[in-house]
Amino acid sequence: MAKYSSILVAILLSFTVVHAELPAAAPGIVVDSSVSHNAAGYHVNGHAQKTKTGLHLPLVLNSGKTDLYGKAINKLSVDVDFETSDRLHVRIADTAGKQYLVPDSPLGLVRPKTKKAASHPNYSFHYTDKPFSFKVTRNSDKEVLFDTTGQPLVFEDQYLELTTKVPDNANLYGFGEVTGAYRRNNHANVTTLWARDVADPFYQNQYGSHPAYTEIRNGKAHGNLLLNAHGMDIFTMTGRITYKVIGGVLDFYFFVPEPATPNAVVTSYTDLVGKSIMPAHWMLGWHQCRYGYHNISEVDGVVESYRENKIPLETMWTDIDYMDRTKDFTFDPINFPISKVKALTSKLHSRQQRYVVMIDPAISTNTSYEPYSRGHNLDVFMKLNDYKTELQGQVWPGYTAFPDWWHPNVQKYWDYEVTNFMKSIELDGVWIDMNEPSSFCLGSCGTGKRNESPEFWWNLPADDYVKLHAEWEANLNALGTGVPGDSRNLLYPPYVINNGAGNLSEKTAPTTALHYGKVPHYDVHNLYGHAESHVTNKAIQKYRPGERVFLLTRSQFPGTGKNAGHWYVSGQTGDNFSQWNYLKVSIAAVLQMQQMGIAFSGSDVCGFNGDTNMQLCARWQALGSLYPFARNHNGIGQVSQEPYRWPEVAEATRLALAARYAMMPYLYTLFEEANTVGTGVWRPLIFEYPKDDRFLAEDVQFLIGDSVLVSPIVVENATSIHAKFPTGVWYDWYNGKAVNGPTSKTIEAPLTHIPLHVRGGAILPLKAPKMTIDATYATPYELLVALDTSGKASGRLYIDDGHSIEQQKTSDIDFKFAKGKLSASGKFHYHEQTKLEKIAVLGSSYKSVKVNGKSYSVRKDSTTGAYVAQGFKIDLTKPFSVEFH
Ligand code: MIG
Repeated sequence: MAKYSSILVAILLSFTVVHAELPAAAPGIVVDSSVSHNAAGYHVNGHAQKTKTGLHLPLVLNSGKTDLYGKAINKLSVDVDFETSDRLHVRIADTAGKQYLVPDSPLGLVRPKTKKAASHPNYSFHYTDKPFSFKVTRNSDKEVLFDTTGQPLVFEDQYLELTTKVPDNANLYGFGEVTGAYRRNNHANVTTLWARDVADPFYQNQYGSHPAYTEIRNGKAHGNLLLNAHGMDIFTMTGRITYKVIGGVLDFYFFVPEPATPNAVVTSYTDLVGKSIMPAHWMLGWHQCRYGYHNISEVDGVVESYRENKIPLETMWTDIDYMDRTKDFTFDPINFPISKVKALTSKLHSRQQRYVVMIDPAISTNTSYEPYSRGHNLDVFMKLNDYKTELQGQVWPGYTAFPDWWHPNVQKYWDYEVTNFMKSIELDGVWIDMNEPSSFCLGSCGTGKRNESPEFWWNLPADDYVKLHAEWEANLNALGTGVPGDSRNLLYPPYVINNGAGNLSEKTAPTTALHYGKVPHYDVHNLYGHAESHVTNKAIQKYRPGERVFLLTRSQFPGTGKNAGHWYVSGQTGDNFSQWNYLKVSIAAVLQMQQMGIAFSGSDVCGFNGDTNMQLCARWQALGSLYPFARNHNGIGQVSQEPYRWPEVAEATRLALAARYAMMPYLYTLFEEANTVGTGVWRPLIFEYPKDDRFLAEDVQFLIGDSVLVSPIVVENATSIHAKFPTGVWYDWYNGKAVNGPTSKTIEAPLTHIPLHVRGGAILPLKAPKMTIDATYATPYELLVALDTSGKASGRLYIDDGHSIEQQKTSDIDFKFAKGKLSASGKFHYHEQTKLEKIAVLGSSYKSVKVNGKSYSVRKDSTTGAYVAQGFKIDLTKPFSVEFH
């Protein structure tokens, strides 16, 4: 029990205790909201050269400039590539090519190789020579989207600064991962990006880094990405956005689609960084986890309790608790003996359920621990700045080494460890945590003490910790502030970003540690979790070749969505709190991830830190049942919060999961769209209705796809919500009552009820909800036809085998309803066994329906209010039409 309570204290203290920090470097400032007007800037030196893909501009530093926070770089190259009609690439880089560039490989971040400039771009690029500045405009309306005119350009080895003007009230969305409001307006705010293990503070840097935004201006949208992985502060001040970055190059991508819709910006963005993964059917079922299940019988008991309480459970999880002294790839011989774990997995599989556990990146350096010796022999661990000594940090198992995801042997290493481990218990998926990477000591610690169990710092008396920290700091300083052959001060960079942990090396690997090729951690810190997810994804594919991978990562970067889902979103997920405000911001967090191409995301349902309570958990289960990734997760030492712990919560869960499972074909089709088109599974209302200003700051109500409006309760003791409705007719999912938008209306929402409305004009493909996803998929298809005011509707259904990466045969069916006639056309290649056996229509009354020349009567369902036709079996492997009368 001591172990558990100490970890609980860790979680509570890690963000409240004030402790010694490395001192800020002398000229540093913590938050500088001003632009550097004393910067000299650059001018075009000679002629602009037309290239095959656009334009090349040589720049030279203006005279009269003094270094600000690093060494000014004299010669720059601006390369402007008109990559596609909706994507412009502007790279401002040092001509010498010494600055760090986010690599194409091995991270799966594939930069497109443009061969020829787009012939009909939607945008124009403008520049001035002296001083150099540039603008990006949209051709259709001449709107200036990005404009550095009159703003300083600073390009130093450890400091880049660039400012664009934006309208005073620019509506900005993005700059994740951040906990807070969805709209990231000009609140004199700073977004700091430096991956950090911290329990979801509002508006501070945390696990992931996405230097990208979408702006909505007068109903039109465009987007921007700064593809740079260094630590940075992004200031969103009235009238401008200022980037202050501590390395690399200014690698900007502009997304200017036509029509200029927000969804099209997400498509354009994910065309570059990669589309969200395609989940297997089962991954969309309900997941249960907690930190602090004491033993395998307790885990088994949870599985059984779900069954007894008739609540669907698709996937059971175990946190680090299963490990032998928290070492990866091991099992606690007393509490989680491998034979019993294996027995549980077998039982789960026999019931069409699954099992997922956590693997941390840090590897115990204990001398008898084989995964360490194998890694050591392959030389795959991060090094100190001598490029010889392994970096030794401290994580759960004590002293640890950190795999270097850039090392050429690392894939081989990880493949072996991960696949053997998964095989040993027939594991279905992996959750990777602590990959910012998180470390509990500063720098390298515990030299010569590999088998000892160091105390966690939060358990030490404050005075002892201060002393210990000073020791760590002295040892780190003694190694020097940089790495050989590199003049940068990596330990104390002159410009100090607003890292909530203080010095960049606090609670993570030191910035002077080296990766393969002598790349300092300073340059790749924000890519560590992304890289791990890439390597882990490939390893899992070797375990079950051809099967879609279940992988959740905590830290992420642009493009991680194609490797992994994400459960930690801003303020919502990961280490959120069992508090009402965290329930609320979980929505913004999920929406933010959708926009960044990580559709499979969701937060810890009912809250992680602190005790939840019946009412909060009931509301959270209802909302969380609809998260793209839906999992109840709890911290160690907190009151149990599985939904069956309270009758009301159980009921709220059954009702909301019934809606989710019924909508499974619709949800799966949305995931296919996220995987091909890039659009979010959850969408902010403003993304679908960009001209409706009521939705600019809306981040409680949202849409699932474009057809289901969710109006959740996120306020304590509230039993109704004053909901806004977009234009058109909206039908209550439960009773079919119509609301005519645009309007606002108070919707009653008793404790176990989450308001859902279906858009008039939509056709939703449905199934009958069962206890597992497989059982749900085995039921016949149904269509819910929700008519718009002109009596029309349309919808789409995507079908494949639901688990293979490569699909031989898929179906892509378009449903249309008009004048009483429902028709299905499209591609019908998948040998779908289940039939369409029910059609429900909302918005018009009918008496009968003709299917294949035969008439069936239509009845009004007194609960749902729909006109329901049944009794037939329509084959979904070919086009068909039916007529309602
Ligand atoms: O801080 O593995 O965010 O979900 O339960 C503790 C234990 C480390 C942090 C994750 C949390 C997980 C916990 N981990």
